[in-house]
Amino acid sequence: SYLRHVDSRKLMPNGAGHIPHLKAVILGEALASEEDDLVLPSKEFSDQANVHSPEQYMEMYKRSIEDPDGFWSEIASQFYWKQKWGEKVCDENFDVRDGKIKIEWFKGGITNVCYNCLDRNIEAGLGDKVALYWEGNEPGLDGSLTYSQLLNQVCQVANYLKDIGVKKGDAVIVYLPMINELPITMLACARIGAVHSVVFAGFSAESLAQRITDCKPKAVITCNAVRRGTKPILLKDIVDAAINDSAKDGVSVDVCLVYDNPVALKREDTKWTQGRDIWWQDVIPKYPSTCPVEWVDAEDPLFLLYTSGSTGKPKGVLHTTGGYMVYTATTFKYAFDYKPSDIYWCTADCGWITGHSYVTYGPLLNGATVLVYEGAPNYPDAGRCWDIVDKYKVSIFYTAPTLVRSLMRDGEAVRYLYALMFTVYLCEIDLRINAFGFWIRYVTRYSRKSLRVLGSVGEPINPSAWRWFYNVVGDSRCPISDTWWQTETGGFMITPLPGAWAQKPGSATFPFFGIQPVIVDEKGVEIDGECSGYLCIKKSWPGAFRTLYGDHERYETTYFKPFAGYYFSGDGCRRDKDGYHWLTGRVDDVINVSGHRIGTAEVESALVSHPQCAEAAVVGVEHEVKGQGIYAFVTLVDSVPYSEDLRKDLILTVRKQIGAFAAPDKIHWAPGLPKTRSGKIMRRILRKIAARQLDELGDTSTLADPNVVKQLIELSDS
Ligand code: 6R9
Repeated sequence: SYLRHVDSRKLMPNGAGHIPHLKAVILGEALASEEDDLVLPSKEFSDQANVHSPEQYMEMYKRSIEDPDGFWSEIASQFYWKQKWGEKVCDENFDVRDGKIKIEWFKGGITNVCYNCLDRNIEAGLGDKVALYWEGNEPGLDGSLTYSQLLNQVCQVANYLKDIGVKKGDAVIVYLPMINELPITMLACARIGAVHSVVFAGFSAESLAQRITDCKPKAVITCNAVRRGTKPILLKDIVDAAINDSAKDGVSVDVCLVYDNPVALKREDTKWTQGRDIWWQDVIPKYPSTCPVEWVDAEDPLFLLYTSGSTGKPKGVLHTTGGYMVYTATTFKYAFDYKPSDIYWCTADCGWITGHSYVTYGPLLNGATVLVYEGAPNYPDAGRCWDIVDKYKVSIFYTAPTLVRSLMRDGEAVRYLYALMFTVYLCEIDLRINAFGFWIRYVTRYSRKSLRVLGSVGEPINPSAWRWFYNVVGDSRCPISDTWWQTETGGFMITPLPGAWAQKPGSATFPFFGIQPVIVDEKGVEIDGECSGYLCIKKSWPGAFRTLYGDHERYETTYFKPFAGYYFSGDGCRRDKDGYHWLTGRVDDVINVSGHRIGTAEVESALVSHPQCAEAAVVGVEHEVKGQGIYAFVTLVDSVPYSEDLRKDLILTVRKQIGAFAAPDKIHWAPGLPKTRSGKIMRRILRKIAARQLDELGDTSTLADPNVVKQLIELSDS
């Protein structure tokens, strides 16, 4: 049915250039009818693109749906397989009504992802090509590794891990900032068949402990400290606290490998546990720089990555080897129109799925040059990203809407200031002020000529941010790949192919090869044509996750039971008259703050762990920069008075238990919460109160105590 949508749309003639009126769009200002504005790639871009026309996309897409085995096995054959897969390319049961959910791709195939990222590319002559550029937080601090150098370092770490007893299938927790050692460690694990579980180094000790307890790692790999912006973060202290915590649950960590980062903290100031802790620099260089590969089955696990769901406990999303390898490599190549001469920069941290699939595996599998940036994107000022783009001649820049919006806001502030200064200049008061004005034009003071393709991920990108990204950052010549996907999907699902499609600002456009998105109604019935509903996927794809670690039942319940026969994404989606997809955000109790997924239940359970908090209900609320902010309704235990100190303490509790990125933006004191007679909190009402849409509260008659709502509104501004 999807093919019909695409066929029926009136395809714009390719290479017609930009729609003239778009050129007239003033910075960031929304147009009257967002949906009908098409932005076409230039003829020059399309002519050189990997997929250069809608017709070519259609042909490839059709084949991927009608003959998935042929389509994917042809692509998979470009990789190295010690032994080819068995009879079936894909073996799946995607329908809970037919029994246990099972997804297998290339089963029986024997390969290794690290070998395919490094050794295979070196054999193909890329040994001296830069694999990783590293740019430190402090301008001027940088480094690079060629493919051969990277392989040597990966082998040293792999040999060390083997030496301390890490074997195929063992878990290793990685809690590192964005330094080259992070992808190096991931690849070293992959080389020996160990399962890495990277934990974003912004997570608190308690969150880290929870993950250690769940996957019982053979080792934890970290760094003593890191500087992001001006702030030093003492990672080793957090790891110490986490290891102590998980010891209370009976899970002990025998080895903690610590990378010494002297820029952030001196060795002698780092707290140390003799016998357990060991400095990276003291041991790793001693190991041989070659290491035989552990050949694994395509369905052997590659990594575990914990993500938030709508209930309290984070879910260990498990990805396996063969399908993930083929899928991340292919999506990277097409969605970014990758060419061997590209310099690629993705601003995501390897602690999230984007850093797994599109900092590490996807690009390296393609033999790409990847930039790893340690610092904050606005340090020392909001021009840092474009400074880095110019320094390394970055051609593909992939980031999140929240960063686009915050840089846009800084840029806008500068526009006003600049206008003011221009007035001053006209008055001939001080010419130097005008020169200063030029300096603070964060984007335009840099050339950005090397940019070719832009990318967005993590949350829906609003059309005005899209236009700013396109017109200002990309000088109206770089297509934007707005890639919709998830930790669970492993790789891009709905994404523009930059040379093929006319784009609509804010729409993720069309499905990637092999992906069949469907929109279903509440009953799980597919809706055709122009419609809105729940976004589901029919049939598996190579990069799909295979289970939730240790809880296959939760995997089925969360993703395959809500709409039998489909994978349920948890997102809402609208399809317009031309078949373009518009993601509308999560429909479950997950909030997306600056592109980070946070379960409302996780924040609630952190809040109620505070001795003075009796009950909490958390909802998402629109936020100018972060996309969504966290809004918490809190009921205190009897007779405890509201106070500013308590408010701060509650926020601190969440920071400590989850991480700073999950801190509530607002605490709303609630003498009571709106509940149905059966005791269920009516979040619909809370969302309206949080958004100050008080005339849209809807039916409150089913509430056990309708007075509660009145009280909450009265306390709104306290
Ligand atoms: C890759 C990643 C997944 C959730 C997903 C959706 C949102 C991601 C998006 C997008 C609209 C996009 N999301 N990309 N929404 N347009 N281009 O972010 O994975 O951390 O698991 O988050 O993010 O709501 O369901 P993850």
